[in-house]
Amino acid sequence: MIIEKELEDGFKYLEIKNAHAEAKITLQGAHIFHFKPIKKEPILWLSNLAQFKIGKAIRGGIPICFPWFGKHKLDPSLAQHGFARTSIWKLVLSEELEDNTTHIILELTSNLETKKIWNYDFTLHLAVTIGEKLDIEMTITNRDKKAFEISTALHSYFNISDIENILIEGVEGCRYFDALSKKEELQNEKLNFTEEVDRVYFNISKNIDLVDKNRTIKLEQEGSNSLVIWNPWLEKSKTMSDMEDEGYKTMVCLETANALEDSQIVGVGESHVLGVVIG
Ligand code: TA6
Repeated sequence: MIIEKELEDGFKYLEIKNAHAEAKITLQGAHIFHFKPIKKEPILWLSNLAQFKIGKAIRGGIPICFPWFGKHKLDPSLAQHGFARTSIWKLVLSEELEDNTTHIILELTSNLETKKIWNYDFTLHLAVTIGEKLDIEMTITNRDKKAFEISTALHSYFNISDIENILIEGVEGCRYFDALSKKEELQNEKLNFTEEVDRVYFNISKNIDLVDKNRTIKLEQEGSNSLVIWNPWLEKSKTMSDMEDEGYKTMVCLETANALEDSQIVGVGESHVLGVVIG
């Protein structure tokens, strides 16, 4: 079942329910803000103070960072993480498949507004399959007459029992850039959390496990060389109006990405695919 819903101020989203799971996706940002397999805890985290407002990014779920991740390289006045997460996307396909999964495709094409910020012609397609697992594939196509450079992320917020209970497996041996100390470091062991973490890991393996007390969430990544790992901890949470002070305890971001040195050049007529299967 796919239902088109609207909040009071005209904020539109899709609610999907099938034999495997339920999910919610907004048209602004193609933002998946809920995914829950049947009889299981939600996999994605959503802030209790998340705001659903036109032009504002939602705190939680899976914001899409495009055409740049983080701050713009040259112009810090431009929106952090680009404009895809606050642009209105178009629903181009929704179908229920024979295996009872639901397939949705959303599209964002360059327009006068996006070209004022980033002067290139492009198409983004976000293909989402909602089943026992959540399968996401973003295809970025260059429709311009010149190549462009992008950095991207599926900035996924995961729902966890407690930040001090979890362990990230699959990052051992990876080099990372620490956005807090601005230094490069080597991750020798599996990652656990005792303080704020904001890092970009490079040459990351395809499979990452988020090991929690009573379950393991698995990420199977495609087209991604970096993984961003973020938890704001207490002090930073206090500075965010859309996050409760203690909100950091039940979330962690593991972001399938091509960030910093992994930025991609997409040639004329070429496509770049970034994807993740979560379950
Ligand atoms: O992905 C980590 C990060 O870039 C952090 O530095 C932190 O600021 C976070 O994203 C959230 O960014 P936002 O613009 O959504 O507040």
